[in-house]
Amino acid sequence: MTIQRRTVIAAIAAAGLPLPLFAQGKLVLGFSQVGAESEWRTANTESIKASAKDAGIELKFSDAQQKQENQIKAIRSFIAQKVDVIAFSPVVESGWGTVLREAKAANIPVILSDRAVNEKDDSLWVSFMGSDFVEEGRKAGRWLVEKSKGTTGDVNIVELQGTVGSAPAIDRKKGFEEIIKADPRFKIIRSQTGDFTRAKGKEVMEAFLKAEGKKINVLYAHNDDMAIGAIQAIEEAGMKPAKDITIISIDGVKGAFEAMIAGKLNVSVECSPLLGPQLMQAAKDLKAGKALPKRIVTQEGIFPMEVAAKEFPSRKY
Ligand code: GZL
Repeated sequence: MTIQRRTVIAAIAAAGLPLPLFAQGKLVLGFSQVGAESEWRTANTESIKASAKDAGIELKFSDAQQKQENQIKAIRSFIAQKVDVIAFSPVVESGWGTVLREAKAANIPVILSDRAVNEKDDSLWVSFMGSDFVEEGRKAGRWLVEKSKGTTGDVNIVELQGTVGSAPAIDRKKGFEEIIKADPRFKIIRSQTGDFTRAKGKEVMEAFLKAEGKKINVLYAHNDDMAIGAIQAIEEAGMKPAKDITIISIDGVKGAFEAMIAGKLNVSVECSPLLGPQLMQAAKDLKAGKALPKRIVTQEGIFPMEVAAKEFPSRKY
């Protein structure tokens, strides 16, 4: 412990005030999680909880059930408890300025995990660690362009977007459109949110099929859970997923590999949820007074169905 900290602790103790949590030795991390909406989120939560345990960090974990007001309440509670570090995965990009300024005023550093916020003042967080969602969208678009080489005629695409206003939904759409706009054959004929869940993905795909039916050539889903829900809808409509309708999704969770091995999903762009170890190391570095990079990007690949069976045994989520 640094001399300054010892001096502060002695002064607080002499004043008969309760010691801050860091003075009791154990690093305390407050984490506000989006919810439990998808396989990806479950794996992300497991990674964070297991890594905190391995690192000897006291984790105060809150599940917001995909509601921003619950995340804001949790962050305020962490501030009141004087945790050492706050981390959270913002369910949507906007509306965080006030509570982040409260954390800053309380001298509690904030790490953004998985998703970013669109606040202009980037002094409100020390680091953002997670995937490049725009690049994930580009990878999906490049795969489709490559697959369409040598074909003619329109490629009619329906899109299942993630949670409205969330960084992955905004950026995955942006990256995909950036690639396909080069060829007017690629047309997004329907686009609607499935909120990253299987149930909503199935419901919206049913509506797409009712409206457009056999006109649909491609489904681009912003996550595997919505794609898996849509696969059920496609089969119930008497069509063959991955054959009658090419299906592209993102995350690379176990359910996606199982669907690819069953020949029902064409490709999944990897988005790793295994952020726990990096997050715990960052919290420890902060407590040790080390500076963190402002942006830590997760390195990821892409898995077409042709490699799914070979890759599946080594998948960690
Ligand atoms: C991406 C993450 C997204 C996943 C979804 O990093 O925020 O949220 O792609 C999850 O499966 O619900």
